[in-house]
Amino acid sequence: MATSSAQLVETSKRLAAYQAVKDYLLPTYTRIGIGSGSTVVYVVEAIAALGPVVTASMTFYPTGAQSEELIEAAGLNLQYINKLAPGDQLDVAFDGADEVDDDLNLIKGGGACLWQEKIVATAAKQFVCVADFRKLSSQLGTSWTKGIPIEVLPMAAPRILGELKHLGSINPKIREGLPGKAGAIVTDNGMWIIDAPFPPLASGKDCNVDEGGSWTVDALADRLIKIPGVAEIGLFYGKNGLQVQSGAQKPVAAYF
Ligand code: ABF
Repeated sequence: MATSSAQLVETSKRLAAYQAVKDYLLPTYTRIGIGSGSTVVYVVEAIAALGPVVTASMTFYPTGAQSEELIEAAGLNLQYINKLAPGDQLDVAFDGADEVDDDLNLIKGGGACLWQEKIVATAAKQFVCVADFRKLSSQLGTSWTKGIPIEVLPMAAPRILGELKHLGSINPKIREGLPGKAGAIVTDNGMWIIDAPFPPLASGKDCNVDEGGSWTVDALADRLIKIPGVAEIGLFYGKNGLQVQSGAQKPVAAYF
């Protein structure tokens, strides 16, 4: 019987997840971040398969309601990131992505959990991106064309939409709920999401957008995060380090 493309994708997610756990979850680790999305389901499956002798000494920190449920359902120890003492770090965090470029810059937030995902990622010494083969592209914005997810304060949304258009976003939109559910979706943090499509982003810092060129990942991320009312952006990149110096926002490895 022929393998369908959906089966290929699931196989790819599962293989990537098991390999990432094998390579990056050392038995000595005690604090582990668990991200969101369908690929992370396999990460938790792979961790649970190690058995309680290995996992009993580990505590798992979720990035939202979905990963909280996953951790609990797998019988793993759950703890929240606000319980991490100041200065303490997670040993490693695993999470998915919507798109990954050759320099391991990421677009995240298709699942609307990006704010907590970035907090957990930057609290970790190592951040491992686990994704299937469809996610890799040479420039962000090529395969994930829905736009960069941006978590915003609802009252600021109209002004932010205007500013995004001014910066060159093509038809940015407030993300609506599922069919049959009217209105904006509300995140775990009581915020809205704006999806802001931009022309494909070059990697790196050298940006010539003022001369009619395109944004780079770093330059656009620096600009977007400064818009009043923006809580967090779904660009994860390593070069400028955003707010956090000690954490790992950029993946140390990506699996496809
Ligand atoms: C999270 O889940 C998000 O940042 C990203 O939007 C999404 C990826 O989901 P999936 O693994 O289902 O493709 O990681």
